[in-house]
Amino acid sequence: MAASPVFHLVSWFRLPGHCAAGAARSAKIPDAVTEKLRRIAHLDMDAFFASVELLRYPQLRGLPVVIGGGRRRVDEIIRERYAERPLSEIPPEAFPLLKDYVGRGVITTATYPARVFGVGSAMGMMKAAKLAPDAIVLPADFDEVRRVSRAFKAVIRDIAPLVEDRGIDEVYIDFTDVPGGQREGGRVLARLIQKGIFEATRLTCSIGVAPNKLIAKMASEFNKPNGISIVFEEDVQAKMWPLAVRKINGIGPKAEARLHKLGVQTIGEIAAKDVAWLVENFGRSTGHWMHHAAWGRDDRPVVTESEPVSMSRETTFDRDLHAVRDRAELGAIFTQLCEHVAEDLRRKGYVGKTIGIKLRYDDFRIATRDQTIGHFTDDPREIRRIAGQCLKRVPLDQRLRLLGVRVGKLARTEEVAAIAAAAPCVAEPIPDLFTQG
Ligand code: DCP
Ligand code: MG
Repeated sequence: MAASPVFHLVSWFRLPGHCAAGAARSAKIPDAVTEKLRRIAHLDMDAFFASVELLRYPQLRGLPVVIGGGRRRVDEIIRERYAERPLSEIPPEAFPLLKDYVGRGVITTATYPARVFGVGSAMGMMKAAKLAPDAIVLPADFDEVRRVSRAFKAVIRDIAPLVEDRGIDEVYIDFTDVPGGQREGGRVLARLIQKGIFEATRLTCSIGVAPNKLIAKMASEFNKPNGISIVFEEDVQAKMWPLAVRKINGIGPKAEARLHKLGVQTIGEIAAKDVAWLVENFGRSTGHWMHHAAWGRDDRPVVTESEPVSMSRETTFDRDLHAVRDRAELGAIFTQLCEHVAEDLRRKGYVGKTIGIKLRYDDFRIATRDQTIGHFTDDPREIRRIAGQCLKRVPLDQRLRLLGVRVGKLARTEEVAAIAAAAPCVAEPIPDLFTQG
């Protein structure tokens, strides 16, 4: 949970029911034209992985489509069958349907027409099939998703340079000093960015512009898909307080459950609580953070150039595997995961020092182990060897559902190479890190 130790105190001394921020600002600043408001945008692509597939298969637009399922490209079969036609002319009836899906995969995302049926990210495919049997299923194309991700971010950086990368389909953008960033509260610049992204990728996104990241993140969801939402300080109560506590980025399922147990459902109800009450129930740091968050206070800067912390690959097996009885199969998957992580590292130009594994047992318990070595690596064999040592440190008498491999403590390959060339090699001790998930 990202607690912010210092908060802007300007114009935030308000009691529930008051709405003084706007008035205070105009009273304080005679020439409002010269005063720049802090305007932070959060941009999130709409149904991202699914929208990327629809670029390839535009004939599926408007239909319920879910992304998920097997590791194999299920659409390869259709492509072979219709090899003589362009992809866009394969009839929609030819695509696989959710009702015919057998397996244990989960949905990665769903198009908006599919969401009408109540299906969405992280739902089991078999459960989703009951809700939307006729939805079309396509596998995710990660290479294509990454390519489009880079493309839409490049469009944004061209228009507004202060961009914080928050993952495959979302960024924060500091609008404050960008031309158009103040006009209509940021709406003019938001529209320009939406248009630029659409022209470059044919994809839509949603943007929230607000006084800070916390509110912007919420606001980008207000008018999804293809929407813009502008929030000023003085709107916080009206727009944030009726929302469920979970809408605060940082309140996860555990904190939500605890809040519900304490009779708190909405953000407004958190705001109405004393800080002391929140501290008593959630601890000092979280309690204070929750109080500030509920009042819409957040002064975290937009951080450009965010570097990845780790890279990982994981897979859920088609059937639960046993470490001894399915040794060969498990070993092959394990090696492949290590090779994939190594490929990811090499493609993106990173090397790492900490190699870790993650297991999910058939009872859904998770175990993780990691080990830090004395040098940086992107070598699949070395990653496999260290990950294998980690595997020896977890109980393996129970069936496994999932296996994952992670490389952390990353550095840029070129930087490490430059340092190695400039300095003689110094041996480091090898600490054994042990983490239980
Ligand atoms: N994703 C995933 N696993 C999840 C959730 C999401 O792999 N449990 C992937 C697929 C999504 C992408 O990340 O397309 C972006 O996630 P979002 O939460 O932004 O969801 P979408 O972009 O799909 O939809 P929305 O329009 O609600 O943003
Ligand atoms: Mg999205």
